[in-house]
Amino acid sequence: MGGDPAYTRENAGRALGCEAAGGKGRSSRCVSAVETECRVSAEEKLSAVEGIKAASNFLRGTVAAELAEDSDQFSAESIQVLKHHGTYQQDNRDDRAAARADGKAGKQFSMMVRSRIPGGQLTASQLLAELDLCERFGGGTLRITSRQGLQIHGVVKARLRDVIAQINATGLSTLAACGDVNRNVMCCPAPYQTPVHLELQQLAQTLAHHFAPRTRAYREIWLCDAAGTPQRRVDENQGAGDDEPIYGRTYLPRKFKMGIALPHDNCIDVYTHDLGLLAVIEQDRVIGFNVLVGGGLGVTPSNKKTYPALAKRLGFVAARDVVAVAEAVVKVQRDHGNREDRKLARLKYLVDHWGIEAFRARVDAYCGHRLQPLHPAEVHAMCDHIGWEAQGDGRWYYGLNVENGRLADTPQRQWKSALRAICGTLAPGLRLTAHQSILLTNLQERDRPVLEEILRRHGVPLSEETSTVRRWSMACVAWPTCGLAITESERALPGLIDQLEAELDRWGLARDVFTVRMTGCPNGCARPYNADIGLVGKARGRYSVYLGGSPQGTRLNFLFQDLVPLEQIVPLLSPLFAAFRDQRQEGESFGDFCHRCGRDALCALAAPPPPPTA
Ligand code: SRM
Ligand code: SF4
Repeated sequence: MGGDPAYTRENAGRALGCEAAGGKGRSSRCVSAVETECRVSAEEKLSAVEGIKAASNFLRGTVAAELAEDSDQFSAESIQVLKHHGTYQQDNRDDRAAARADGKAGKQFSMMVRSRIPGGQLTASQLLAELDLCERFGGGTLRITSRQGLQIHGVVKARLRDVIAQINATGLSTLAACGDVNRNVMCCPAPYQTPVHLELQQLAQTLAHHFAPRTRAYREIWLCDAAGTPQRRVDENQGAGDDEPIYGRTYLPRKFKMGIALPHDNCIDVYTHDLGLLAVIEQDRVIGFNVLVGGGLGVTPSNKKTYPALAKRLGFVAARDVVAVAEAVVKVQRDHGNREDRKLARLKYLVDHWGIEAFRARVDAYCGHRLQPLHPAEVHAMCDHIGWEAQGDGRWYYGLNVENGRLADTPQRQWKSALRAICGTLAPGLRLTAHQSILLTNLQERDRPVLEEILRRHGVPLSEETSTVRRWSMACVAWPTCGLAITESERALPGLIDQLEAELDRWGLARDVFTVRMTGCPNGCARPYNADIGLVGKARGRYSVYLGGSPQGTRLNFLFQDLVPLEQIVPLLSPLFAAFRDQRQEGESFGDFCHRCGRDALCALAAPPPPPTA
């Protein structure tokens, strides 16, 4: 049972029919989840979530029964199961405070529904459907996420089935958008019509399909009528059966993330993924990938064993073998990842615990052949794909910077209406970026004035009119919907960027490219730990300021100052901008400069001048 304190690896093994725990054994070398469950000491306690997954019968649990109940919330077990279906139970924390102020107790629950969109590739009709759904059943806004997905917040339980069913009816899915499985596969979204870009986008779809859970539970719960007849279009992988050949019945120890990047364009932050695939290109063809493992940014300050990590370089795989190697990496994590302590369950801890050589040996064994030595290809640039760009087939795309990914209609800016008008008039293709923005693709030269007129009419700033610092900034959702938020983020960053714009202008740095990323807690959802400037919510209204990352995403930053009040962040940085302007070396970004100087020198620069001596 979920949360049962008596749930151990021993009885997990028994439930799975394993010899060491009283079941039937197998003679082959240990590569299955079942066998590994049995090898581990019976005394070890699995986390409560492991019990919930095991008892859920392939992610069914009691979700269907609870959906039929006249209650506004799910049980604790179902909340965990539902994550694998792409939905989180939340409450609006602004409303909580307002209710308390009115002397009322309790929370008003609603669901966040996340769509998994491999490579960020969707159609105009899919976006329009999500916009309709957020208005009819959600809080009225749609959120582009930092992993090229879409989120609708504020869906009440009674409407959850409608929303998930209708998302599926458009051909999108929420299955595995969250939970202990492979999440949305990220890939450079640029719609260049080159063999390389087309091949990488195709690989994102292949990986997403290959690692999608096979359970029939998703189809039964959301897409079928009472007689079990599908009422909606069903992806052929959803509901293929209850055998989970890749995951096993307890799925992975923790969330798992994959991303595909190019050496000259690391727009998806490949080093922050559990499994990163860096394309190796020769003569305009992808010959294979450098495989990177063990990236992950979440950190829990109270647990000193946790830390953000960039992925380590594992080896090279030829393009034809990449899915097999990805599967081997996932299975190594499945069988050897930490299932006792969820804080230490991401792949990065396993890679660091074993060391990269031992990890590689294990992947080789699971794969049945050896990874080749790394190719020298390495990330050396990144592009945010914002503005007008030729696609290479006579058509154009326009990268529209969406501030923090929030598509809302306000009196000043009507993002949703503008996108509705663009989709209705120009029927573009769409791609979501890893910077929470959107690319409008397949446009003709003649569409340009039409598009720009629509944006202006709706008060939406053209990308060319957006400052460099705003364009390269990103914030996570945080308040009011994220239950883990300590500080504001999405609602705080725009004001901070206003101040930064003025300050950078003052120092003549307005055109310099560097990343500013804010999160409302240390979990790292806007990837702050490899940004030039990372701002991480630490206590109410106060942020840890990190400096020294790189725009290419290849270096972790360092803690510069802790617990800085929001209003003091720009004054703190101002002397550093002045020093950067005067002392920077050729080609150095602000992050490079901070990295070269180091924390002590920067502290000396930032310190107020000593008081005059008498
Ligand atoms: Fe995240 C948990 C939002 C990308 C690391 N993340 C959450 C939850 C679900 C809070 C919760 O567990 O209750 C947030 C929901 C807030 C809300 O109201 O919507 C949340 N994460 C997001 C999104 C929407 C941020 C955004 O503003 O775009 C991103 C959704 C991406 C998607 O479409 O799948 C999002 N989260 C990330 C990233 C960035 C990335 O993957 O590129 C990270 C850092 C990379 C990583 O995974 O290490 C990230 N989220 C976390 C963590 C820390 C995980 C860890 O290893 O410790 C948590 C907390 C957890 O899992 O326990 C978390
Ligand atoms: Fe919530 Fe923290 Fe993620 Fe921001 S970083 S969305 S506050 S979990």
